[in-house]
Parts: sequence; structure tokens; C-alpha cells
Amino acid sequence: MTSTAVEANADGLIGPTHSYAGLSPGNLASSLHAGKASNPRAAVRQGLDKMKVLADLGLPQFVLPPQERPDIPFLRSLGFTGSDARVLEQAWKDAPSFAAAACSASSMWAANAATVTPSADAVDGRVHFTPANLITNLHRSLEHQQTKRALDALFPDPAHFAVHDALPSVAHLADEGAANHVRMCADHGAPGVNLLVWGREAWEGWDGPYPARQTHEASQAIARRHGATGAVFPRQGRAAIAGGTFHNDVVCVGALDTLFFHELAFEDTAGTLDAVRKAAEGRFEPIFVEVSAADLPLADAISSYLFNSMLIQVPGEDRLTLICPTETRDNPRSHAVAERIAASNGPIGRVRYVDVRQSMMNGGGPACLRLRVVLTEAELAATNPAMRLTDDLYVRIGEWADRWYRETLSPQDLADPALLDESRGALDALTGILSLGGDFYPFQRS
Ligand code: SUG
Repeated sequence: MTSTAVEANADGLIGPTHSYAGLSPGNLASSLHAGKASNPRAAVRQGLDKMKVLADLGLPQFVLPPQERPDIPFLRSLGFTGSDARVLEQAWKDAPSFAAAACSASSMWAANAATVTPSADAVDGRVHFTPANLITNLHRSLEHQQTKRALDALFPDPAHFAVHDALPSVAHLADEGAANHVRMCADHGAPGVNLLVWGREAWEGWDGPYPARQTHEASQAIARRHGATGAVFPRQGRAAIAGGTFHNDVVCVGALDTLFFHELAFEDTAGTLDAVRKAAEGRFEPIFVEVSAADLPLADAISSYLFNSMLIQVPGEDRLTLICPTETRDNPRSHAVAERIAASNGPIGRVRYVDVRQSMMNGGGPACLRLRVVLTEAELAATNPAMRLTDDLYVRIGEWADRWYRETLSPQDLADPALLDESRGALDALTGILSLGGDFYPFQRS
């Protein structure tokens, strides 16, 4: 059955502790910028401006609040005691790597918040969400419980939405969410083909230079628990992971009938395309836009994030728009590919560039910052309106950020107890702005 549906985006609002701590091996940008000073105020503004671009283009846009950082309950669970300031101080002294993880603003990358199955693809006719356990990286493994709380706030009605718990936090079920999921379809409300891309098998020995963050078994478990139809399970290219492709969305993006990807994205390209064609048979004819390594070496694809773009259908336009980071424009090879594709007669008709440089320095492009959620009219009406970006909310969040966020933050500043107070002050004020109630964050409940 086909219904009218739209693609909405929920973006992670960048938190006050945004920093470059070098926490993600295999994410080359994170390693390259480790130790540099960040600008949290510019970062949150860039993310917010990107949300506004999408809202102004006519796509429903939602805001997911940052998580409480530093994560004092996590540090307490490691045996640090005393006042919150003392817990932070001792943790930085005795266990600095854990302290750094506890300070990361990484929940901003909402593509990793969850895997989403739209109601058109779920046997029970509801929208399903599984928050990602993100167990490959310590700092990210701290996100999923609060992510569930945020998704529950945004999608409150169980008649329409099923927000599951994360998969068990074990290496066999390592899951990175929608960053490894591409949905293709004739139109958003029609049943789709869901590519759930994985990097390793749970029981295989993995000997790559960098971690493979998603297991085949995790992807299968998510499809199973969502009652998802039309699933195919391509393997990520081993060479892509070895070259720094820590998520499939670094080398691949899809929308509607179009899959745009780098030659090295899949281990078995022909087999993957064939599986997609078969799954789509009788419903739509997939269009594959493949970029060769000769035209764009993998290293350029990764540093410029051509594929970590948002591929969207602007209401009223026939062809798709690709929303790339400015790094794509600044890389001559990527820029040439992007412009050639837009100038061709293919499915992508326009390229736009957005500045999300602060996030990019940690390996997070425009597509990383958003979670796509296909919603029917009735489902859209059942979302929490207080979390939807309007012109008014855009202004209010901007003023809030100017009041609470620092303009410079070095990794050493993360140990500053004043930052703990500022972050909590900011989040407390934000719960008011987004009408999240007075017990949304752990510090509000203790
Ligand atoms: O998980 N970076 C994130 C970037 C996530 C990008 N998301 C997608 N591709 N969908 C990660 O590696 C770096 C944090 C630091 O080093 O301070 C970080 O977590």
C-alpha cells in the first residue's frame, strides 16, 4: 500500500563540549585534528544553519538535544566519588582517556543515533527505531540510553512509533545506526529496498588496520526486530574501511530510486547492484551513479566528503539536490565530479554547499548530522511540535548558543569544572526551549 509521505530530518544539536580529542581510530579527520582547539559556538551555529537550509527548502526539520557532558554518572560508575567537580578532576588525573570520552559531544552525529524503518516497510505499519549501541568507540557507547529518551520525546505515540532499546552492547552486535543504511524507493510512501551495509561477520577474525564498526548479525537483528521488508545486506568494501571509511555513508548515499556511491564502497559491487535490482523488481528501476577511483581516489572522497552529502528531493523539483560540505567544493577532484554530475542528464540536478567545518574536522559531514525519518501525514502530525525547527525556534536556539557556548575550547579545557556548570546551565535552559520537561537529563533527576 502506498501513502503520501515525506522525508524529515532530525539533526543532533552540537553540544557545548564540542572538541577534538582524537577518539575515533579509523576516522582520519578525528585523528588528524586531535588536540586542536574547537569553537563550540561556531559549531552549533553551523549545524543550526544547515538545519535551517533544509527547513527553508520545505523538508520537516527536527532538533535532537545534545547529551549531558561531561558524563558524570559514567565516571562515577568507574569508582570516582565526591562532588561532581571532584569526580571530573580525579578522572582527568587518574584516567584521562575515560575522562575525554565522558566529555565528547559526539551525539551530534544523528545518523548514528538509530536505524529507522518507515511504516511502509514494517509489517506492523509503525515506524521503528533502534538506537545504535555504538560499542566500537567508548565515547559513543555512552549515547544510546539518552538517545532513546530523545527519540521517545520526539516520537511519543506508540500507535505510530516503536522506539526499541539498543541491541545488546557486545562486539558481536556492534551497530552504528543509519550511517550504514540506505533506503531506495519509487516514492517515500511506497515500500522500499533497504540496504543494510555491514563491515564484518560477528565470528570472523577481523585483521584490518581499522575497526569494522558494523556486524552483519547486528544489521540482520535490526531488520528482524523491525519486521522490515525489502532488506538486502551488502558487505562494505574491505579496502574502503582500510582507507578510512568508518561508515558506509562516507562513500555512499541514496534517495528514492538513486544510489550514488564510490567504486570501492561495496566488497561485491556487481552482486550488490544485482540484489538491489531484484529487490526492487516490479516496483521501480534503480538508477546507479557510480564514481570511479580513477575520477576520485578514495582518499579524496574521504577528505572532501562528496558522498557524505544529503541527497534530497526538494518539493516541487523533478531532480534531486545534493547538499555537500564546502570541503567538496574546495577539493578540485570532488568539485569536478559534483559539477559534472549536476550538469549531466542524470537524477541529480543540483549541488549546494553548506559550511559544517567544525563537525567535518571530526569526520562528520552534512549527512552525519542528520537522521532521516520518512513519515506519513498522520505520523508527522504525531511528532512533538516543540522539537520542530521553525523560524522562531531557530532564533531562540541561536540566542541560547550565544549566551552559553564558548568560542574556544582546547582539549585541556574539558577538565575545567566551570565547563561542567556551563554545560548543565545550557542544557537546563534548552529543556525549557524544547519543552522537554524538568527531568530529561540525568543531572536534572539527581
Ligand atoms: O563516530 N567522530 C564521529 C563521526 C561520526 C560521523 N558519522 C557518520 N559518518 N555518519 C565518529 O567517528 C570524533 C570525536 C573526537 O575525536 O573527538 C568522532 O566521534
